[in-house]
Order: sequence, then C-alpha cells, then structure tokens
Amino acid sequence: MTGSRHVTSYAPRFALVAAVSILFFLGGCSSAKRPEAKASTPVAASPSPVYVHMNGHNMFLENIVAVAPGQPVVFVNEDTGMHMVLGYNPLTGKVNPKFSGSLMGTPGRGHPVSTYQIRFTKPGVYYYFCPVHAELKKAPGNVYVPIKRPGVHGFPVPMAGVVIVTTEKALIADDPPSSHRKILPGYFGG
Ligand SMILES: [Cu+2]
Repeated sequence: MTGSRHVTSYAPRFALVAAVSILFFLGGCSSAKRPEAKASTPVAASPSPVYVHMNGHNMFLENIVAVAPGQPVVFVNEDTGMHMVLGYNPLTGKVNPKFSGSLMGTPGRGHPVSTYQIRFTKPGVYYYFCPVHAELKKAPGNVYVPIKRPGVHGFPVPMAGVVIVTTEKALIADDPPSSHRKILPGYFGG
C-alpha cells in the first residue's frame, strides 16, 4: 500500500483519466486497509483471557500472572466450596471494591463452574486475596500481607495472588500453561 501511495504522490498531473481512476481505486483500497490495521491494535491488546483456577486446596493455582492492559483475567472455581477474590492495597490495607468477586462452588466435572472476569486498563501490580480463606495482617515494614486464616486447610500459603498488568511481552509469555485453559479437567476438588 505504501507503494501505491508513493505512486499517487508522484503521478504526473496530466496522467490519463483511466490511470487516475485506477490510482483512486488503489487509494481507496489503501485507505480502507489503514483503519483495519489500526483496528487490529485493540485486538492484539485484548487477546484470549488468562485463567486463574481454584480447587479444594484453598489457593490460587496461578497466583502470579501477567496480562496486557485490557486483557481479561478470569477466575475459575473448580472447588465444591465457594471462594472470593478481593483486591487490596498492600501499603494501606484498603480493599478495592472494584476488584471483587464471589465464586460459587461446583459439584465437579461436567457441571457449570463459577467465574469472575476483570480487565485492568492501567499497567501496574494488582494484589488480591480470598477473604474466606485468608486475612490481611500488618507486617514489618508497614505493609499489609495476606495470611492464612486460622483453621483453613490446604497449603501453608495464604489464598492470595498478584496480577501484573504490563506491556512487556516476555512477562506475559512466562504465564504458566494452565493459565491458557478455562477448565483444568484434573483440578476439580474440595
Ligand atoms: Cu477461598
């Protein structure tokens, strides 16, 4: 298309009418393609979702994921019990009501699963925890960290995670393979 535009710019003024109309036509093609190229940018910026899974182990399987701005993050509950996702600021301990979802349990494989989807438009690091299975506690250094709620079974780690929103493609490429699949057939539990 650049070529035809080049020809258009330098075409002699007295070019044949036919040639002009051909160039016009080519010009039309070129300008028709340009918005298409622009329109592909948002598509590239919001590719398929990144999935974060839960099961009976009361943790987020992919507890650190990186996504592009606008790319959906989908939390998927494959546990029989319910979980919640709640964003927080580690510097203040304040929770973020805009990053908040409840996910009902599922009886298991073949049954519907509860999901919660969110998109972040601004690059940054977004912290979250499940307030059912973890709680925020002030830690040395005046930061708030999620700790495992007393009595919660599962792994010793608290049920919490981080979403990194970045334009750095290498970080996004490091996401675990399981984060590309909505349902992990072997991961139902609880
Ligand atoms: Cu939970």
